[in-house]
Formats: sequence, C-alpha cells, structure tokens
Amino acid sequence: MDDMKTAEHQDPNAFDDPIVTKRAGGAAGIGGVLHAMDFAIRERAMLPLITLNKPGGVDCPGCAWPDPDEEHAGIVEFCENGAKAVAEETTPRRCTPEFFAEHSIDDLLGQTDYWLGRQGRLTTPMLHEAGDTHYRPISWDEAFDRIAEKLGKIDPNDAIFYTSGRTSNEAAYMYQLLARRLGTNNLPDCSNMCHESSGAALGSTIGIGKGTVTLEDIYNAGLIITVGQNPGTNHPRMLAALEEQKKRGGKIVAINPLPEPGLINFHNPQTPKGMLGSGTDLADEYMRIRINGDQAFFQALNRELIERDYLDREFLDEYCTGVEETIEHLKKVDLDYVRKCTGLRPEAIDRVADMVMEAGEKGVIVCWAMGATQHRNSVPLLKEIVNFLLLTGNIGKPGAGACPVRGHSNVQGDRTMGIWERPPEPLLQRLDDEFGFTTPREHGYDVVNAIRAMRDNKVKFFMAMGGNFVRATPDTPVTEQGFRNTDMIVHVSTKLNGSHLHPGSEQTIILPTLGRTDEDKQNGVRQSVTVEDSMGMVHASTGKRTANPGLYSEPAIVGEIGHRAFGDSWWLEMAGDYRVIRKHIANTIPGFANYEEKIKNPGGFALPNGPRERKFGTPDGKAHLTQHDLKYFDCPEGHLILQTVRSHDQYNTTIYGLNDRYRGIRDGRRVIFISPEDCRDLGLEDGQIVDLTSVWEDGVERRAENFRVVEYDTARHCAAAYFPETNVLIPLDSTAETSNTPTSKSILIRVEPSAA
Ligand SMILES: Nc1nc2c(c(=O)[nH]1)N[C@H]1C(S)=C(S)[C@@H](COP(=O)(O)OP(=O)(O)OC[C@H]3O[C@@H](n4cnc5c(=O)[nH]c(N)nc54)[C@H](O)[C@@H]3O)O[C@H]1N2
Ligand SMILES: Nc1nc2c(c(=O)[nH]1)N[C@H]1C(S)=C(S)[C@@H](COP(=O)(O)OP(=O)(O)OC[C@H]3O[C@@H](n4cnc5c(=O)[nH]c(N)nc54)[C@H](O)[C@@H]3O)O[C@H]1N2
Ligand SMILES: [Mo]
Repeated sequence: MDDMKTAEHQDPNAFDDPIVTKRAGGAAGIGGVLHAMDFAIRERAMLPLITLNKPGGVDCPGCAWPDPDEEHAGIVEFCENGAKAVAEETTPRRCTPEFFAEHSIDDLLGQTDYWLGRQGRLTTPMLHEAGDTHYRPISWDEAFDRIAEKLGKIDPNDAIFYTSGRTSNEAAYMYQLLARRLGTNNLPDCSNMCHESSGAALGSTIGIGKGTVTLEDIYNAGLIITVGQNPGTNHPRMLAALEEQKKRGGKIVAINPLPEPGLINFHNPQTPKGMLGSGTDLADEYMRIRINGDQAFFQALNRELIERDYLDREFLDEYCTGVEETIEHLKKVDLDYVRKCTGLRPEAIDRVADMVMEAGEKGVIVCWAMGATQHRNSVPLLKEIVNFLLLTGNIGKPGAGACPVRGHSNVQGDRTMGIWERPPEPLLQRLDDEFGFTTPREHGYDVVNAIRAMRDNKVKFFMAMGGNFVRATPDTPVTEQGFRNTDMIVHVSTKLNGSHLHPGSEQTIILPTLGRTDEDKQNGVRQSVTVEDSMGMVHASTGKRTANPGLYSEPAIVGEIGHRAFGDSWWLEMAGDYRVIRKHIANTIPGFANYEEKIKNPGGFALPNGPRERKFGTPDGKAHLTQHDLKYFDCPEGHLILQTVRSHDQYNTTIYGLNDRYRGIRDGRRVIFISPEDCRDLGLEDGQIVDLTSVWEDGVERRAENFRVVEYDTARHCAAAYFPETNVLIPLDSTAETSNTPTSKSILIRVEPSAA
C-alpha cells in the first residue's frame, strides 16, 4: 500500500469504481479484530491497546462512549474502530517540510481525503502567504509572533475560534479564555453540526443539555429504543453494553431507515462465543422508518400510551408543567398523517407501545445520534422524545432516561469548559472574577453563522483547534470561498487535511500538535489531560508514546499565543503545568471542586446531573412537556430524500480506508444506496453510474457526480451516501430550527444518469 505515498492525481471527484458484495449479518467478531490488526500493520502503527480506556491509560480518541468499570471491562477494552483511530495517530509516517516543498497546493487539491491523511503526522509549523504556490516551514517563534501581531490589530469580533471535539478539557478551557480575552464569543465548534439539537431540546425541557443515563442504566434498562444511530461502526463498544442489557433480559427497538448490521446482531470479540459463534441478536423490533419520520413516530407512540392510560400521573403532577395541553395536543395526532410521515404500519407503533408497557418498572431508555439531530425538525423531534420519557415517568430512575450518544471523544467536555458561542452569564461572571478582565457578553457565531460571516467578507482571523472545517461543513464551495476571504487562518492539526488547502488571503499557518496518545512533557514533567464522556464521567488520560520531537501540545500553543498577545502572567503558568489549568477550572466551572484529587480515582468522577435525581434546572424547576406540529417532508415524484452517513472506514473527514464492510462495499466510496422499488420507479439499475443534484428553495443547482447505484433495502423514497463527498449538496441555509445544525440527514435530490 506504500504506493499511496507516491500515487498522484487521483481526482477526488472521479468515479472510484467500488465493488459491491453482500451486506453483513452482524457486527464485529473475529472479522473486526482481524480488520483492525490489518489496518495497524498497513500503517506500521503502534497499538497501545492494552492501556486504552483503562485507568492510568489513554482515553481512546475514537468516540465518547463511556468506559466500563473493572467488572465489565474486557481484557483489552478496545474496538475495531478505536484501534483504527489510534493507528491513524500513531503512524510512523511523517508529513515533513520536504513533502510540502515537493507538492504545491494545486497539486494537493487534486488528491483525495484518503491520500492526504495517508501522508502521516505533521512535524513542523508551515506558512503560506498571498501568492505562494507552496507552504514553507517557519519557526514556532515566528508563527506565534505573527498570530499575536494579527490579534493585536483586529476588531475582536472579526476573529473566529473553531474547536473540534478531540481537544482536552485543559486545552479547551485555555482556548475559550483566549477568545474571550481578545473580546469575542465567536467559538463555533463541531457540536454545532452534531448534537446541538440535543442540547437545545434537553436544555429547554429538563434543564440540562446532556443525557441523563449511566452505563449501569443501560445494562439494566427493560427497553432501549435507539433512534438514528449506527453503533456497530460509530460506537462499537456500545454493542457490548447492549449485549449485557440483553443478557439481563432487556429488549431493544431500533428505528432506522437502513438495516444496519450492527443493530441486528453482535459477535463480541471479547468472548469466545462472540469470536466464533452465532453472536447475540440485538434489535427485537427493527423499524425501517422513512427519513425524517421520527417525530411522527413518537407522537403516535405518545398518543397510543395516552389512550392506554399508561401515564405516570404521580411523576407528572409532582415534576412537570405543560401536561394537560400536551396530552390534548397528542390526542389529536392524525394517524393517517403519521403513516405517511413514517412509512410504517400502525401495528408497528402498537408493538412498541406493548414493549414500553412490558418494560414497566425496569425502565425505558431512548438513545439517539445523528439520524435524529440533523434534520430541520430535530429539536421538536427530540422534545417529543422528552415528552415520551416524561409521560411514562422514565427519567430520574434506574434503567431509564435520555441518552444522546455523543460523537467526538471530548465534545461534551469542550462545551462544559465554555466552548460555546452563547455562553451563560454565570460562567462569564466567574471567569471575570477569576482572571480580572471583563469577558464579552455579545453572543458569537456558531458554525453556519461563521461561514456566512466569512462568505460576506467580515472575518479577518480564523483559528481551528483541530478538525477539518472546510470538509466537515455544508455547501463546500461557499466555505472554501469564505476561507479565501479571510486574512489569516491558523490550523492546529495532527495531520494534513483538506482545510489546509484553502489558504486565507494574507497568510495561513499550520501548527502541528500532539495527539491523545503522545507523551506530553512540560518543564520535564509528564502531563495528563482530562476528558468527559457521553455520560458526564470525567477522567484523566495520559499519553505515553514518544512523539516527534519539537511538537507543541495544544495547551502550550494557546499559552504561547495568549502570552504574546496579551502578556498576562497566567498563560505560561497554565501551559507549564496542567494542574494550574485544573485549579482555574475548579474555581470557575460547577462540579469540578477538588478536581485534582477526584481524577486520581481510577474511574474518574461524575459531574452533577440534576435530572438523574429528578431535579430540573429550568427557570421554574419543572420538566416541561411541549407541543409541536408535524410537517411531512415532501418527496415529489422523481426525487429522493438523501441522508449522508459515515462508512465503516472513516472518522468524519478522516478516511481510514475504502471499505464499508458491514454494508458490503469495497475499494470505493462513491455509492448511493436506494431501495429496489425506488430504482424501478426512477428507471435506475443497480450498478448504474449517476449524478446527484439537490433541490432547495434558493434554486441554486448543487451537484455531486459519479456515484454507483446500489440496490439496498432502505426505506422507500430514501437514499444514503457518504460524506464528505456529498457535502456539496447541502445548502448552507438548510438548517434545523433553533439549533441551526445543517440538515445533513435530509436533502431532497434528483438522481440522473451520469453525464460523463
Ligand atoms: N468509527 C467512527 N466512529 C465515530 C465517527 C466516525 O466517523 N467513525 N464519528 C463520531 C461522531 S463525531 C459522531 S457525531 C458519531 C455519529 O454516529 P452516528 O449518528 O451513528 O453516525 P452516522 O453515520 O451519521 O449514522 C446515522 C444513522 O442514522 C440513520 N438515520 C438517518 N436519517 C434518519 C432518520 O431520519 N431517522 C432515523 N431513525 N434514522 C436515521 C442512518 O441510517 C444511520 O444509521 O460517531 C462518532 N464515532
Ligand atoms: N454531510 C455531513 N456532514 C457532517 C456530518 C454528517 O453526518 N454528514 N457530521 C458532522 C459531525 S457530527 C461532526 S462532529 C463534524 C466533524 O467535524 P470536525 O471535527 O471539524 O472534523 P474531523 O473530521 O473530525 O477532523 C479531523 C481532523 O482533526 C485533526 N485532529 C485529529 N486529532 C487531533 C488532535 O488531537 N488535535 C488536533 N489539534 N487536531 C486533531 C486532524 O488534522 C484531522 O484531519 O462533521 C459534521 N459534518
Ligand atoms: Mo459529531
């Protein structure tokens, strides 16, 4: 595979001729382990798997699924895709100044994301100035001075500070301080594209923008309903928890337009039976719902439970508001309309209602991910899920609750640390008291508004703490133009990616940094960082691998910039000893008192979570039931509703490989999954090459070309294809109400035979 290093000009938009095989019957098992090993060997990477997600070890940079306690931890608590995330970071390949001298930016623009990622870890700060064809190396000193100088010259609100969710609590805390010390709340982050809808729905109804369950609740739940989630690929360790829940007699309902093998059956690679045997059947009911039909589904389920009078009246009386209005509203739900929205027969909903009642005192948990959060009506959908949990009293008791399954391994922690464009006043007040300057009060840009501002020439400085902004966001050409309109761009990155190839109008700097698995020494002392998982557990992570010499850590980078730009004494104190950062966090962020002590506990500590004790942090202290109208997502004849998903071999915009093993795709990514019935209606054939055009109210033609049609038993009128290739189809202004999240899971498209 080393030819990847030299292969040139694999046009990123050309057809890549994927091979289509049979979809898998289930997830993981020995195949998963072998696949992970294969990837590691190909990358010649180290796999410090034995210490992954174990006390004293490294928190896996893969996903945010929590770590089990000793009793439930496997010998190696890892999964195939966690192993790939680690191998991606521990690769011995290096992307050096010689590489940048050899390849012009134009040259690199002709390469795929896969190829770019394969060039290895960045080693040296690189600079691009107006008119340059290539990046060239600069010293750290010069890089920091250039950044500080620019920050000294601009209006604070002309600067944007983006964060991706791998950033540790320590780095995130310093980074938000940097933005606010400058005087702006322009702190967009990847969660604006991810679980922002969850935060908006949960915050306004139960008073905390996070989930309410623990891992123990998952094991003990009588019923788990998973909505819009593909854990076999994206949260593989969740499957082990679901297996445990099933062992204890629990049931699972999966709601998903695609029949995801990982939700159907699981061969646990940690057990002999799972390695070779028949595995565990997971979903007892699989609802192949029409895309965007979930709000209607939960309204109908709630209506059915009201009709059966299966309501927890005591709980509703004591803890909730909006009860009677919501019940009246739900009684009027039109079941024919529900059927149209969901594509499901009414009996399916009745069966789920039966299962809810059977779960009874054991409790019901609703889990969800991107299939629930990236639609126009995601916030009303998630509030309807809250209605369900409240009506049935399934919150604040064991085995019950809301479980948004987070994406990036520390995306939840970053928000807790204040990475938020709309910071709450008490946080700002505490920062003011702690640091003795006045933080800005005006709200800042989220991701979509940041792109609009760049597009409209209003931004002079853009910094990214990790991530791949240009490739992860919608309407790719608009974002690319936005970057070109911006004076200065700074990327703090571990690896080369597509965002680096769209320089700003004056100067662009890439700062290479340490990853989670790398040893981080400051003043000769090995540092630990901390992260918060999807269930609000905070624990330490200590990288131990020797990294390339000369790399700065994320806190050290922010410390140097802050020091040079503002001169305050605290920047270098924090960067030189992360305990100092944690002391400031303990003083300013609720729940972190005795931080340093608490992280010595091997499993870490739990942050306060009111709803777990039926304490709701809303202004009136009550949990709110809310009423929402349904709106059918119309799919006119000749069209399909496209959702954009992850393959099994990618981490967001990082492409590990060209296979999607569970869905039966090999050696290519340009596929579109369509049901055989829709293929027939649209006159398409399996294997045909097609172009996709999205249709939206602004009338702009957005096209993505060269996809192979794959007949697949997804729901009618629905299609699926991978991102980032399909991000060109998503209009920037097509966002979820309230959360402003791009509607990456519902885009109306036309599918036509390829022009080429
Ligand atoms: N290996 C790996 N792990 C990852 C990531 C990765 O890229 N690779 N990414 C991380 C990140 S940042 C995140 S946010 C998570 C993402 O985790 P997921 O949300 O599982 O990721 P997606 O691939 O977007 O899958 C969305 C699922 O929702 C379904 N879906 C789409 N539309 C609808 C709908 O309208 N209704 C319903 N009910 N279902 C729908 C799709 O069929 C699909 O199964 O994973 C995290 N973990
Ligand atoms: N169409 C469509 N678009 C989507 C989605 C979708 O489902 N469909 N999902 C959205 C979601 S849920 C998310 S979270 C976003 C993700 O958006 P981002 O978080 O911006 O993107 P990633 O691909 O996760 O970022 C990968 C880059 O992060 C850098 N990196 C990796 N590890 C580290 C580290 O430890 N430190 C630093 N400084 N850099 C590091 C590497 O350079 C790598 O190239 O994408 C969103 N975009
Ligand atoms: Mo995400």
